[in-house]
Amino acid sequence: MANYYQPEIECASREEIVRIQNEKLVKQVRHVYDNVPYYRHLMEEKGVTPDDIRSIDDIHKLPFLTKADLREAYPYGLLGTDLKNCVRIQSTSGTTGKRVVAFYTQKDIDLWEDCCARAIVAAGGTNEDVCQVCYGYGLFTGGPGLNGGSHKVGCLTLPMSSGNTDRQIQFMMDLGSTILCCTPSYAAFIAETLAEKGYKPEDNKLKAGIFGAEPWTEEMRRDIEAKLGIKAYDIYGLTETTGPGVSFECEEQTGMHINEDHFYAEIIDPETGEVLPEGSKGELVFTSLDKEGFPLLRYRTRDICVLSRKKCSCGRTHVKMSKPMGRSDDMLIIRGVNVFPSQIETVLLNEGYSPNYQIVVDRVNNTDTLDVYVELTPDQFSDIISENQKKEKALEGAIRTMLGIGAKVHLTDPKTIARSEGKAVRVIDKRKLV
Ligand code: DLL
Repeated sequence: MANYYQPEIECASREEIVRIQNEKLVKQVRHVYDNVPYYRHLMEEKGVTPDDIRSIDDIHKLPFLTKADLREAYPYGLLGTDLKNCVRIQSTSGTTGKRVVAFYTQKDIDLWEDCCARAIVAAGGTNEDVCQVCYGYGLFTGGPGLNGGSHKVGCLTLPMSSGNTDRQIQFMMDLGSTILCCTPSYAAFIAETLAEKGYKPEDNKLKAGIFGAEPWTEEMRRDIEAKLGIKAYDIYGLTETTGPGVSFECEEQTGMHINEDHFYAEIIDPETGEVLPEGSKGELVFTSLDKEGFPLLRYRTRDICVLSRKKCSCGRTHVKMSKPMGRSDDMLIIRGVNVFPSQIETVLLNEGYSPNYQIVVDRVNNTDTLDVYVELTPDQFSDIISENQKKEKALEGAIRTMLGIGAKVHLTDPKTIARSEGKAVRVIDKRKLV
């Protein structure tokens, strides 16, 4: 049976949602125009004034914002209110260029935590749950966001942060954690460590996991669900728009409901910027309808996905987004072929391998090379070289079928690929270093 945190809005009629969006957008555009000179300038360049924005149908008239704008306006250029009204910053884990720094008023934090609370309740959370949050705390939004949501639901919250897996397991077992929040790669690692310590899925009290912040496949979901004995829910978000909780999965597990009363979503053609109809695959663009500290309008996420308004059995009416299918900017182009790391992950899990892998792309003699390192589990491990070679060949065939290009597969000994406590590093593209 479906449970909601804020049923009146999560299950509101389409007309009601559109009414709220119209009202909020008109107000937000006026506010940004009057208070954010950087964006006013972009609007002037496009010849748009707040008077041109009368409803959500006019949103396409507004200019886009990109990560490049965020870098240019760093740190205070996109602030939507006086600094004295802001109470917190959060930041991305970006390793190239300047980090994204987002600002929050107390109201922004309150609404953000409501969004995370909606996700926790959708995963079955109540005030009887013990919610173990092992996303990173600090500048990263994962820990603070889910922590706040967990408090709102009234769960007993374990603010573990990431890492120290032995301690995670000790608390999980001793305190009887029922909900686990972390990246899917860390969930897989916790599951593996539990098994190594001799625990079976039924030995833990977990019932649900809320996993996001990085791409993961359906195969990985099934793997984690079986190993931990839970139902695994996806959660999506980005620092620029608050953090986790922009969208979340319900029990149907067929896409993530976007909190449409706070974020208006569009899908555009990443090449031309043209808005695409529902059901098209393209780049996700978000407008924050009521953020005060960092009110981004038409922010290009670079995440490629599809929106769907198909009726959901959970009763929520908010539009659903598919799992991001890759990014328009980090999609790999190998020998002219577009390759998403998730395609390789799908092959590995379908063929019975673990989700511990690394993709290395390089360029040798002007030709791209693609190497996939896949870790064997102790049962798969064999000393017989010819057997391993046979398995490598079979996997190379499966990858070629999926991608249309060849890859060199290297099966490695158990525990040789570095584990991640946060977002996993799946791809090493050495070509970028040149
Ligand atoms: O990763 C916020 C977050 C924390 C989401 C905890 C979910 C759970 P950033 O570090 O700014 O914020 O990274 C945002 O991560 O544009 C996507 O490319 C990717 N991402 C986030 N959630 C998912 C997901 C946080 N569920 C970027 N599936 C986004 C796939 C995701 N990719």
